[in-house]
Amino acid sequence: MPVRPLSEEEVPVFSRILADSDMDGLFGAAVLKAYRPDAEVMFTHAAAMRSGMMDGFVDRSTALVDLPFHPACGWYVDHHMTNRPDEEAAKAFAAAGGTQHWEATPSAARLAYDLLADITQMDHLTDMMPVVDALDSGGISKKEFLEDAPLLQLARTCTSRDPEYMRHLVGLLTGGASAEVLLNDSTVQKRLREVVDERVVALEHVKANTTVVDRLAICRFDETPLRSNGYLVTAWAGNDADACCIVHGYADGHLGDPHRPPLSASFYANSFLPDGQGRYDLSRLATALDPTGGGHANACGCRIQPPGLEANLAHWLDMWSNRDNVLVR
Ligand SMILES: [Mn+2]
Repeated sequence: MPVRPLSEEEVPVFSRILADSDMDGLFGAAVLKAYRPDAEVMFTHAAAMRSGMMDGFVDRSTALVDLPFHPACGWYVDHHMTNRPDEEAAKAFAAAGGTQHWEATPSAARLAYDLLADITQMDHLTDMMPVVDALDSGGISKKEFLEDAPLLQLARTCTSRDPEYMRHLVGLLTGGASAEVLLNDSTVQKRLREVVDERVVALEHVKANTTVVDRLAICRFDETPLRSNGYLVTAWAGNDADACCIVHGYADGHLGDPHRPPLSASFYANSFLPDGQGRYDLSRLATALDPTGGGHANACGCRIQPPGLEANLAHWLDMWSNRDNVLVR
């Protein structure tokens, strides 16, 4: 369904923007801030939201974008399947004065962009929006992935580990920066060089630490500071895997420590295969053991639950081996 653009009267009043710390959250925040330049921007991530860590920053003057639903916020803008408030929660939220926009758009930023399209000057963002959409919805081709264009690199510089850098990026975008200006900023350039080097190291790590079991590529990034998105693993696995499970974080990690996050798993469909997306609802894996897990059917995650990683992996592999009954959409 096409998103109907809002009029000025329909936009809730907000003075704080709380966004996810990825490319989608960045552009979602940039769109909302283009509409309301004096709003404060804060970056967080789904697990921190779901754990209640951000509760003190969420009230009716807060707009949430690309994050799990929070009933205390004023404006909820999102597109994650598992985040959609059910009818009862949506009704209670509206009755309490909240405004909800949930649509299955390719990115939450796209939803914000379409909602504010008639009343906001954001031409400088328009050219970058297709990349934001593609990155967030598995729309990157293998060729594009391998070419690793600067905007794909930019996406990898986005991190919850460095909120100050995220605010720097949103500041540039709020100042009207085009892709060219953004990518030529000296701070950004330094980060781009870092992530290009990191990808080389991460790929070596993928090659040495990935096992394909029954067409599920299980990649172990845990107990290392390295990270990877799903594309790196599914590109490596090629035709041998329909999905991947990336384990990351530390057994002694904490949600409150961005440099030592807790042990977690991310699941991604192999979007490089012709029918790679849409066959299985991987969010059932992400929510099977962790009630705070979730995301999209094709990209989601959760935290490792007691008794521990091996038991969690065994449970998911069991579900996966029954995928045509348990995960099929
Ligand atoms: Mn998103």
